[in-house]
Amino acid sequence: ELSKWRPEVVELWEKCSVPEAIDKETFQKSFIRHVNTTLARSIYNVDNFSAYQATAHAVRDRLIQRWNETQQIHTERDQKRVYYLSLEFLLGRSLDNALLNLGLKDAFGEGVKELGFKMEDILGQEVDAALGNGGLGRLAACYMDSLATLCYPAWGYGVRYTYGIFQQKIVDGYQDEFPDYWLNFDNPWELPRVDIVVDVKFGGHVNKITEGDTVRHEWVGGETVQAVAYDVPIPGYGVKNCINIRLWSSKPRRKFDLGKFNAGEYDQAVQEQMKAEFLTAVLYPNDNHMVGKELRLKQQYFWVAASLYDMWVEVRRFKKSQRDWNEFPDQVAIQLNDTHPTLAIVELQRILVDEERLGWDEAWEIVTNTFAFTNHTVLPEAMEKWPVPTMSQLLPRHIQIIFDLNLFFLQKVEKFAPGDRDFLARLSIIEESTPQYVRMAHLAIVGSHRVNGVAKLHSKLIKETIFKDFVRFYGPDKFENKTNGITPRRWLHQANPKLSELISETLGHKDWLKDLSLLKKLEESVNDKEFRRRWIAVKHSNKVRLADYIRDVMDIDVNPNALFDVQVKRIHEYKRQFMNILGVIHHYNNIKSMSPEKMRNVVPRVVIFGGKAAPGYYIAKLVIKLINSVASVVNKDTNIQDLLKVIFIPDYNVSVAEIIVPASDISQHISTAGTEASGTSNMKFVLNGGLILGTVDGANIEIHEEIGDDNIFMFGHLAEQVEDLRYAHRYRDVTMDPHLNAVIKDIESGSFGEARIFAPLINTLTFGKDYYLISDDFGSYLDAQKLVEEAYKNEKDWAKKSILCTANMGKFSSDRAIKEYAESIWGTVPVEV
Ligand code: GPQ
Repeated sequence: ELSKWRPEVVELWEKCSVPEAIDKETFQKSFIRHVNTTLARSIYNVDNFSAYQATAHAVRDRLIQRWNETQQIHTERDQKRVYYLSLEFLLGRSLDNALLNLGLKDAFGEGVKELGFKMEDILGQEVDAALGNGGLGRLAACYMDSLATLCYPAWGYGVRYTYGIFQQKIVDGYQDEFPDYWLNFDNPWELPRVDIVVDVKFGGHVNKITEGDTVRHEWVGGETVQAVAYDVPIPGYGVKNCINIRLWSSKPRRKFDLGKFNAGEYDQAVQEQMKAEFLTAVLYPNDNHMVGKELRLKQQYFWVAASLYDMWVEVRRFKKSQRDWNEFPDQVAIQLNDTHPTLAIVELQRILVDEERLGWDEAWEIVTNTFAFTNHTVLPEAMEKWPVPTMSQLLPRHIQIIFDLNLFFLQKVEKFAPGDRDFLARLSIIEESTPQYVRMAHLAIVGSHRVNGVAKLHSKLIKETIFKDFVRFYGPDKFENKTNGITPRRWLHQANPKLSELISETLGHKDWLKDLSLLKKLEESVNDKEFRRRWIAVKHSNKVRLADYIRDVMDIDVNPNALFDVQVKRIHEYKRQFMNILGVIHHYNNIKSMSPEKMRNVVPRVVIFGGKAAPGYYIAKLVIKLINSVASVVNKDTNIQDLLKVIFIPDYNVSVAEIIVPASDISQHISTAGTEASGTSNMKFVLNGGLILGTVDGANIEIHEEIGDDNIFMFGHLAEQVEDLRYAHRYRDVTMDPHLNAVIKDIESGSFGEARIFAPLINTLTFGKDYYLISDDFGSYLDAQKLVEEAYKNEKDWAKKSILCTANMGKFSSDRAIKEYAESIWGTVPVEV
């Protein structure tokens, strides 16, 4: 009998499977086996990159085991699952993270050393998985780490872009973009699932079929693209759980319509097929900005349709066990990361009504109980809306459903506020312009049972501004706050191993990595001189590491004893890198005017910038040019000694952030009040003992609450003042801050290269009515910078502040955030392997 289930066969399988416990020797065997077989190399031609691949494959083997076991147990237990739908997962590198989470770092480090390699060199070979733009995508990655670590039965769904966020090069001070072809070599961190293929349809038309007194709709015709699954295992820290991110890649259908092409048009037939692959080729490089490209809408539907179908396979399983459809929301919670996956709401309604033949209302009840929606911005230019004609072409049945949903919704609104046409128009899912538009945020709110913002202020603002009318209609309880968080595993333990070690030694445990509130106990050591000395030494060595990096990539020497003043994030007007560089010019001119005597009181400073501008964002790109122009003047000015250096680090990404974050003394989070929904890098810097200089915005406010007045530098106008200030700029004569005016005059005089280059940028302050209120905040910004400088002169007090920062960051762990989501939105419980 050839059965796999005979006991002796099962036993054989178990005996031959990869051993769970892995020590140094087992690793080394596995490493060499992968060098010899997977890579077809030998001791004679194994370089650092091959060593990286072999190590990665040895780790991958273990990940797959855990992945399998986790999926099996989660299926058996049949608990409610969470699906996190995100168009972006900004994972960065995986090897170091996996080694640390699996507890293999030491054994593998020893192992490779004996084989003639340095773990550090091996880790440096990996390219980032950069399938995201910035904060939103990195948040999704941190959340996956916490979901795995806390053992929730959860999956992420995303898109496997062939090209991640572009690579940035600086040429003559300007940003140039280069394609990020990250899959050039094999990617050991994904499992291709060639057997998991979903057909996704576009176009065609809808047939209305009347059967007795019921009407149903059938979506037919159109073109089909195939979605192929690639699974990315995400290991939890210190647990066996390993969850999954399923990324979809588009492929042409294997069989194409032979009749369509005659023999002479073979090359055209191939081209048609290639078009299908193009669907998931590129990540759109915009952050906090909507660009209405049709291909982007296609990506969204493609991903959402494949993901829902895939969940469906699971659901069908429980349908067989005679469960009622109404139980669907007890089995499945779907979190929408921004409005990008909003079509999932419509797709589920379509499946339930058209395919499962449920009644409209019954279906809608299921849909709304399944979905919850996270909003990440209040900026008007970021709000997603799609032209109705485009959607009708691509998704003829979905547009009908949207109009029906809107009709029923507005009927309720009309009952709530009879005769109030304006209220109706403001709430409508359809914007009544020419052409009409579908407002995705409105659709997401109407189709979800919970809506959340990402920091206290932001959640308050969405209720008072963009979603005000919805709060009136639904009542306030539908709207919640879930303050963002970051994973302490990557952002402290991995990025800052020396600080992690010092903390663990001081606390006498590593439990803080799973319960970040335990850091609080570090407060007790703040007056311990020896502890402070070690704390300072760690910061210093991280600054040396960054200085080395800057020398390597830019060939510039910076002094690690200087104050490291950092602003790294996407380049955006609302984030005000422009204000920062204007402040640098002010500071530079100030130093230049000093006597040598006075110069001795100036704290040497290295001002570090980093970040990408969207390729079509002209003003943001000019800000990069200005920073580099100022840098080239300042850095070679010998008159100011070594008191100021300006550095623009090219190609800022997750792995570069891991070097920068631990090295900062002060970092800047200086958005116009009310514009930065949360910010998450602010949390990373403070967790690593870096102080922050910030406006009263986003999560800065809650960080301030936690760490106290003495350990943060806050400045600037408040969110509630912004409207009046803008009004004043628009309709009154507002005189520019005198210091700012002097700086602008300096740029216009050509001190930093041809002045005309920067005219459009300067015009944002004048003709542009200073929409981001740089003039209004400039004075208090300079004052705050002065306070930073004075405080930094006192090394002992600064060290105390730094320690207290880290000690009080417990709240900002993504574990806390995920528990809040699980408890108040998803209703899911952990299932530990
Ligand atoms: N965020 Cl809408 C992005 O990174 N990209 C976007 O397109 C939108 C928001 C950010 C937001 O600007 C930050 O304040 C948040 O901390 C972050 O999302 C995560 O919530």
